[in-house]
Amino acid sequence: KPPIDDAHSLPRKPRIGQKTDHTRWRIKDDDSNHTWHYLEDDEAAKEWPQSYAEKYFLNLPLDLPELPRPDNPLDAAKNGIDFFGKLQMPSGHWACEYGGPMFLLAGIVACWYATKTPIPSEYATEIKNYLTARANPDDGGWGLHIEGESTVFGTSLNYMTLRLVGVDPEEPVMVKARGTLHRLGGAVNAPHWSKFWMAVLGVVDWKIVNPVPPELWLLPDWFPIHPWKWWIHIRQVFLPMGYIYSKKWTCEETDIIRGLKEEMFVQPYAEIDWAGHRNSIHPGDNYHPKSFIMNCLNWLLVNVWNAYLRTNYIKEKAEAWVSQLVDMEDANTDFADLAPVNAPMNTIVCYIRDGSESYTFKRHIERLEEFLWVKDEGMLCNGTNGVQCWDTAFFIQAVFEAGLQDDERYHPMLLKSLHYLERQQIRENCKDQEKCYRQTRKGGWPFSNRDQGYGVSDCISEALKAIILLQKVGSFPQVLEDRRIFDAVDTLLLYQNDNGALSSYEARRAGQWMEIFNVAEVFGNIMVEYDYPECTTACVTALSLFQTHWPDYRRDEIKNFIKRATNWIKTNQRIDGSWYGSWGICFTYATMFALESMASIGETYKDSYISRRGCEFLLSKQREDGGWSESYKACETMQYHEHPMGSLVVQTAWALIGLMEADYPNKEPLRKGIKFIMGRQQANGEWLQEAIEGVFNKSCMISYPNYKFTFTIKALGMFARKYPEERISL
Ligand code: LAN
Repeated sequence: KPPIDDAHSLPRKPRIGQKTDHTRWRIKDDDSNHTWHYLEDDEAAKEWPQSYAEKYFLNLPLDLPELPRPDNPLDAAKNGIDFFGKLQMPSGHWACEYGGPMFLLAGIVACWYATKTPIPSEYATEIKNYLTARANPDDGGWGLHIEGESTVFGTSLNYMTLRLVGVDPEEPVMVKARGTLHRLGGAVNAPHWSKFWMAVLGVVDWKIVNPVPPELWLLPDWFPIHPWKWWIHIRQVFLPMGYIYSKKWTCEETDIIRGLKEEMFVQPYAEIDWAGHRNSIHPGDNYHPKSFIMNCLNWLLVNVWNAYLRTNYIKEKAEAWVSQLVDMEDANTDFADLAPVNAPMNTIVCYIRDGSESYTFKRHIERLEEFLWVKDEGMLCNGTNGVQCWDTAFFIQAVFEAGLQDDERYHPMLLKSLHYLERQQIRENCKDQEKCYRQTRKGGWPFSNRDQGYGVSDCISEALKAIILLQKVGSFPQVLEDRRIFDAVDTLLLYQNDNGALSSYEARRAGQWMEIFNVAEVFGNIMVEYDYPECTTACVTALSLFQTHWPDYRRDEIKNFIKRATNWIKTNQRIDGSWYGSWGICFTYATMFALESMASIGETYKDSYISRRGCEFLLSKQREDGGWSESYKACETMQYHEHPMGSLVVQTAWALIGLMEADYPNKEPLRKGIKFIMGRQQANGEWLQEAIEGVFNKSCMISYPNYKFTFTIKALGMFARKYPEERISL
């Protein structure tokens, strides 16, 4: 029987073992809502054998035979497809770990703890294993993301997480992490979001948390800083945060929380001047220092507004409206929510408001499971509820690039993925979309799956391309009638900004000046939507492909859209010929997309100055061994940086795709790059994980493990189609 923690009637402290039996973990794939399950029972485990995908994610032996050694790129691509095809999930998509950020798991665990949700022992064990494996080897702390240096943000949140799942404060991992936390000045130096979670748990006083006034939502819509104009991720986080802040809600105190109060600070707890530390932050955490105006505003909010002016009437009105907007977000996503930051916060709102027995709270708790992922290192929290539509669309396109779509071997796999994407198209707009400030979404595709239900400009584009290829170029049945393709196009056309560029979830609603009100400290460029070359180019290539098959549908609008978008892409090129990427690392990623979009309007190396400069940029970064090697440092510094690991397969594939899209005429550099990719392929067709591939908000890295399959296969396939006779022996 698990021990009972004093202040709670529920069994709180899970047993923590050394490790769980990895052969007992399974993923339930409920049309791509995935949850991991630990099968204690031998019979159950036998009846539900582990799939290749599960074994692969857990790094268990797959016992696959060696494939015939390829002597040309097409055979290498086929070996890659054979391997990756085995990882297709039952519902037809590809899944994977989507880790990297080190501030997400804490929100989920804090939410479980604050709401007295029991934490299963196997979760506790694997969370401990993951965080132990990912503690920085030199100082035992954690950073903003897995490759980052220790910060107060990462260290305070993950220290707390370990304690909440039941790890003893005297364990070596805790002692070392605590040393680092103290060296960085203790938890008073944490950034806003960490202070928020500590306040919810009662580890700090709410006075240390900078204001999150829900009253902002009562401002009239025309008001320049009204939150409806913010980037969706910020507005959906500040929404529930505002509710909880307004209530100053704190969970029941327990021994563990009393312990944290002793352990996380360098000062004696009773002497801490909470209000005085509202703006304390360690320099290493302060990526975006708060503006002077924001600091003044915070001062006024605390000392004037909250102290004298905020009446109960306003408070209640603001809470009621925010609570309604939280409900609308929950209804629009069936409680899946946008991402793992707002999901645990919405859960707490429902817990405070509706109680522990309510449907809203219980449904949230169920859906939080979908953010968790298990791998050989342990249990982590993914950046979203998955990568389903995005990676599936890229893989389909890669098979087409290789011209292998009609190969019988791949037909069932592709058909399944077509049906999958068909089911994931968003079919309805949000109810009362204007009221909850949502953009039209009907016909779009999300990054993850339909339940999450947020269309993204480039996710719509990539899925649309994959479907057009399957239905129009390949010999697959038409499962989406034309009307549904038109719905996607109609929605996509609404995303363009006034300057021709495209953003991510919505068209831009306010200017960059809104960063004056960025209070998160750890991220840059989060307050509004920006123009992204990747998103812009994806829409251009999708609409170009669409027009070749339906030349008459909204012809002039689409032509105009493409013209304005490509003009913007041209102006966004940097002096060295590159484009700066915001979602992948970094110049190589964006330059690949940009060259592809230039090619889609007929501008390639031989006749376009833009395309030629892009190619020259890429060529200037090719290394001796034929590969490319850009590091995440490039995203932070906005300068090209090489990765200390040397050439990397994903970077190499991106650069080669860019060059081949631009129809770069000289075979040799391409051949060298292809040889490098083939040289890194394993005998069973796979490639091994190398450096992290993705990024967001300039400072936070995130893994895209499937890129090492989708883009390598695409590059090999493109080369094979360009030079069908070419042999490359290793
Ligand atoms: C993602 C993942 C996918 C990504 C692409 C489709 C690749 C991109 O081209 C557009 C933006 C998008 C959809 C995107 C936006 C921000 C996300 C959702 C993430 C990087 C994954 C995690 C991140 C989210 C913001 C994490 C939570 C953190 C907060 C600051 C709220």
